[in-house]
Amino acid sequence: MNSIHNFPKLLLPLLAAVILLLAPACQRDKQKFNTDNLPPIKGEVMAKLTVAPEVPPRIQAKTNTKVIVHLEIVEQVMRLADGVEYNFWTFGGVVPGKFIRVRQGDLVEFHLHNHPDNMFPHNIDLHAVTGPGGGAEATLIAPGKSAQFSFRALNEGLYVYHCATAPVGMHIANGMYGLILVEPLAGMSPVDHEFYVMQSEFYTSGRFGERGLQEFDMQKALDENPDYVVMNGAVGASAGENAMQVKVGETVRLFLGNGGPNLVSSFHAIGEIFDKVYIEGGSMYTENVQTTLIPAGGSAIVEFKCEVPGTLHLVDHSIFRAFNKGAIAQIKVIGEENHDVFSGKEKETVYLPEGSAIQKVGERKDASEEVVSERTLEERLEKGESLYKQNCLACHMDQGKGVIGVFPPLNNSDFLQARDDKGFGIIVNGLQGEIVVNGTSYNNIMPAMHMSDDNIASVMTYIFTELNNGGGLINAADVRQWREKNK
Ligand code: HEC
Ligand SMILES: [Cu+2]
Repeated sequence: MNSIHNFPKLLLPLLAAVILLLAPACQRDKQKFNTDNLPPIKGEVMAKLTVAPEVPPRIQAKTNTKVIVHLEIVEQVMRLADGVEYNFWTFGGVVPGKFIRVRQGDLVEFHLHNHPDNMFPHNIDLHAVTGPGGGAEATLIAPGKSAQFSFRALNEGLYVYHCATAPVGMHIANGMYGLILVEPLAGMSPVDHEFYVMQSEFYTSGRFGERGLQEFDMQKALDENPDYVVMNGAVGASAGENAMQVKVGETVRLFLGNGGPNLVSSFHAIGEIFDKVYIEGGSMYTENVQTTLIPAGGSAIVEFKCEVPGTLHLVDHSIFRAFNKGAIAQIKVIGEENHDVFSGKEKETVYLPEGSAIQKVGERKDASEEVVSERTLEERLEKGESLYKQNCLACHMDQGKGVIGVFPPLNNSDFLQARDDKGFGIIVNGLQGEIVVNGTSYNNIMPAMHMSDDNIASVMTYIFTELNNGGGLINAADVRQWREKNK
């Protein structure tokens, strides 16, 4: 007999009650305000707003205060990627907009300013507001005007704010969003670092990486097909030299937002597990999470401890967005290795399964290849294009445009044109170390490609002829000769 059936009937409801009492352990102590009897407001402070990835300091006041916020809307051309500019519409001159931090119960006196040099009317809808349009109607202003309204921060949580002027999608797509944190009354637990990271998309007239000033493309926005998906407003804004920095053993809290306007983010940190995730920026948390969803116009708070050194990549795990559209931010963790937690590569050995004919690594020799003497230009171009798509396109992109700073262009490449091996050496041996192509430097690794002489001849004929490198038929014999000389 099942033991629960032996349980005295009376005890069962008691047990249920205990479980119910234990359940809110995964929730902060919540305080709901009685709006007929709100806590008193004492004094006033000028809000300190910060630029991502910085977060304003923790709130020290013991009582609720009046928090005065001044936010200026500025339309200005800024960098979207290296060599790519965009006319951003901003809250505070930056994308994402400046971070605002208040506390539950505070009275927020909000001043919105539309800079006189701007072209368009704007407003603000703060998701932290209880009231019509989140403040949008109260703040709609033309360039050269200011608007003021006040609201009581009734609910704790991490909230998105954005412009809500028609066409709303376009104002958001141009960069008009940011985050406002309403800290719980009791404050948040202390951590060593707090950072602000916000994802969003850009829809540009040119494709990803296409140089020059890019215009907003309404059709791509309607199709929800962005050219850029970025963290903190631009490709690499919080990566590389601008990466966030922490030390081994330190705790980190990320205030994450998604400005959209269209996509949902599958937020993930490569090389870290979130110890806690405050789901959708609310009061409830869950633990031990790999990837958390952040809706468009939504948020999340994640916390973790950095146990080992290295670089954490913060990505949208819809992974083409990360590696091909810009959605990467980085946290550099500096300090001593801990080999009990992570060993690093312990060894690398040759892997040769026994008894298989696998010794010939790479492409199988095409039986026809031995006899095919040579091909015509047309044949090489046709074969070359398909070989390019199979073997090169993933990195060097459509039409050999490349990815600025990551994969060099093969289209009209001064670097390729200046080599006397026609690029054979690069395909056969791979390439690494710093190179400069058309004025941009690259320091990355291209793997060796294992292609037959015939196929190298075709793909290079295609690259020289169709991708504007001077043209000309390359024969398999040319590749063979080069191999002989460079044995
Ligand atoms: C896995 C990604 C990857 C693939 C696939 C790849 N490359 Fe590369 N390629 C690179 C990288 C990265 C560099 C720059 C290396 C450096 O920084 O030193 C490069 C450099 C080059 C260069 C010299 C730089 C320039 O722009 O002229 C040539 C030529 C080139 N690749 C040709 C090819 C061809 C042809 C193929 C297909 C057969 C190919 N690559 C496939 C990543 C790749
Ligand atoms: Cu606007």
